[in-house]
Amino acid sequence: MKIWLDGKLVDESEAKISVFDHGVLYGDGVFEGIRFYNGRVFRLEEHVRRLFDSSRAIILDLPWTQEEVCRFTCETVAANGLTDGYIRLVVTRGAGELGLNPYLCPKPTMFIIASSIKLYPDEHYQNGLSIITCATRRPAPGALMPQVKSLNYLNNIMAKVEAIQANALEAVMLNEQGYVAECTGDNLFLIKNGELHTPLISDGALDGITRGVIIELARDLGVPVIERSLTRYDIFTADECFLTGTAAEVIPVVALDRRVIGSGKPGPFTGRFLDAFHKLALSTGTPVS
Ligand code: PXG
Repeated sequence: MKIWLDGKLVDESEAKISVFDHGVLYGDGVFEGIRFYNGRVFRLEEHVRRLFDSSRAIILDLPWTQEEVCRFTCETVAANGLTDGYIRLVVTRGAGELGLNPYLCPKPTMFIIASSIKLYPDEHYQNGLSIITCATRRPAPGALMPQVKSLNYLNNIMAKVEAIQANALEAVMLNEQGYVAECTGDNLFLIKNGELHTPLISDGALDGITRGVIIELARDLGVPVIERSLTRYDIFTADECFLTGTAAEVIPVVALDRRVIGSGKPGPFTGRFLDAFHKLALSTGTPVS
């Protein structure tokens, strides 16, 4: 496997970063997870724009343009001869002194991995997920800005551990006020009376690229979109629930905390969104070469 690292495509065995890199020492950095389908990168420019926004928010100046980062990403996919898979794009503060001061790190480190991805098992797309509410909260915006896709994922990892220990694959994370923010690596949507509901970004959700695509598709499908504060009550009383993310795409949820949602089976709206998403993902995107 070829990895793009600081301007060069190198063999996987040579793709190494310093133990003094602040990405490793402090989780000081940002990342993106991107999919490619049929040799085309899905929503590449949007992912790279979010990466630059995340970097800007943590005062990490990138010495490349967004167009260059798009090009490096495509080159990495092409160099590995892949047509379908997953890209992990990571930028760290770079190597520096011990100590928090980011200004003592002269140069950011960037690497790009293009590989395959392990999705949820197919049965969950057919039958839906049973998820839980976890005790781990989304950090308040004044603690760790939730829109920044940073290398600080311990919060989500602890939430994921709670899910796994409860025999579930995902967990709903609430914010400090008790409103639904999102799941550990997915955004959450509900269908109620033919309308699509999803938490506000300001309630602590990541501004997911897949979330944005679903909102666009809802407009095409004539489904009203309502972004508002949601509680567990709204999930328990919804007609349908589904999650979205680059890895999961669109996946139905049929139970929360062992309480059945709607009919207890993936619903018709979820099916329409899933089909529309697949159609779009397979027919659009930036060609890798
Ligand atoms: N919330 C969180 C906290 C995420 O990390 C999403 C929502 C969905 O956003 P997108 O833009 O993907 O629709 C994410 C995305 C991984 C992995 O390797 C994580 C994500 C995406 C892809 C892979 O764990 N997180």
